[in-house]
Amino acid sequence: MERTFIMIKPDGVQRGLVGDVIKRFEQKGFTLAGMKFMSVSQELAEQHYGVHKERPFFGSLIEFITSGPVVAMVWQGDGVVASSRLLIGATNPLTADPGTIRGDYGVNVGRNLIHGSDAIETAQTEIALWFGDDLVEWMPTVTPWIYE
Ligand code: IDP
Ligand code: MG
Repeated sequence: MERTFIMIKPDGVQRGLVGDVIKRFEQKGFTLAGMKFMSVSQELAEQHYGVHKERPFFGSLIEFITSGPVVAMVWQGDGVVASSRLLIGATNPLTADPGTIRGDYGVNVGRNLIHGSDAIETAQTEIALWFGDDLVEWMPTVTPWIYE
């Protein structure tokens, strides 16, 4: 089944939004496959955001992601990669739709609360980087009530 990497960034943790974010993914019907509350090293941050290395905001992005603990998660379900991006909303919270996580809670692009993998391949790379094989294989008993 499809999986994606989701991270509640330091601003989401500091603002007490961890429960709300997890609740949205749970209520949608996705399944948690891994979760850890952790500090992010400089090296991990730079690897995770390597694609943005040449962007002007790279330095402040790395400083931000390493500034406090994050909640790293793997969520699983049909179409979870693209669907998570819809739940999360546009990169800039000011233009993210109301009802999305960024649209409901954010104002600033440098404080946009949450990361979600942008494609299936990226998700696989990010899950390997953050979790390796340390994932939980399980099937919620409610599954037949979510999938026909
Ligand atoms: P995404 O998180 O929606 O996939 P990306 O374009 O991949 O957005 O950018 C990664 C992260 O870099 C964003 O979530 C945001 O935290 C930060 N970022 C992107 N663009 C800007 C910007 O113009 N200024 C400051 N930070 C930015
Ligand atoms: Mg991205």
